[in-house]
Amino acid sequence: MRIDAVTLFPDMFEVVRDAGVTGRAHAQGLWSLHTWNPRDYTHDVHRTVDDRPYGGGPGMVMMAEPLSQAVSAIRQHRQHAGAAPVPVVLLSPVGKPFDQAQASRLSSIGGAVFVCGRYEGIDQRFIDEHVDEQWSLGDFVLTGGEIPAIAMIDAAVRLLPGALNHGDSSLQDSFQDSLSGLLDSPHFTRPETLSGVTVPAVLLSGNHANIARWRREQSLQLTARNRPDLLTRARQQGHLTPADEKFLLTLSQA
Ligand code: 9D3
Repeated sequence: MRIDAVTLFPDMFEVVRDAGVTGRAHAQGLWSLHTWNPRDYTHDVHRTVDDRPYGGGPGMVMMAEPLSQAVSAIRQHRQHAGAAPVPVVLLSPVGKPFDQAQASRLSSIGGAVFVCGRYEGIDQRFIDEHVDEQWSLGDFVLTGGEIPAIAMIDAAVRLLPGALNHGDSSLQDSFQDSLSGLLDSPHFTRPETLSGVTVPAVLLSGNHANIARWRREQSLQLTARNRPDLLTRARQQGHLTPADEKFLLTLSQA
């Protein structure tokens, strides 16, 4: 997988390239990252990338020209490298919410060109000409698109075959995330007693049917409390059994 990112802050991407699972996958050659600074595609002495908004209003707007030049350079470079044609993705608060299905798609199509905005916005003519898709990380205001791009890269890279060392855990995750559609159950490890608090006895019982039922009920309870929207979807998609429904009826509404 090859990722290209257009950004005024290329240093921010060091963390996903160098640390943890994504860093190891990068060192293994499972993916590559190329950053492109729009300032390098300016022609004035001040290397200007922003200007005041037509029609007035607060803040500054990213100029189309340096972004267009950067995207054109990327297209050339990718073509020369024989890289797969991939979408140009703009990270934007007005984009569609990013989800696991999109992460999975990114990892399977060979990557993306991410365009990270700064300031109040980007000249719409650049978006209309060059951007294929717009994605948001959620309904909160950040200072730019870099952190969302890094989050999306992280989500896609961990799904690459060989990125997670423990064989089937990404399969298990995708079952949890997209098939059952419920939140994960709590986890415990040694010691058995920590500051007087013991691990739930069922997890020490060795009874795997009871353990599976307990985890399922923990997932159902947590999803009902924190993400009723996911519970509704799981029900509509037929992922809840009669035993699940019976357990949900026992939960207090508090
Ligand atoms: C009131 C106008 N603001 C929109 C809420 C302007 C604005 C604020 C912050 C425009 C861009 C930004 C920078 N944010 C992103 O580029 C961004 C983002 C985000 O802020 N939240 C969640 N997902 C994303 S993806 C890109």
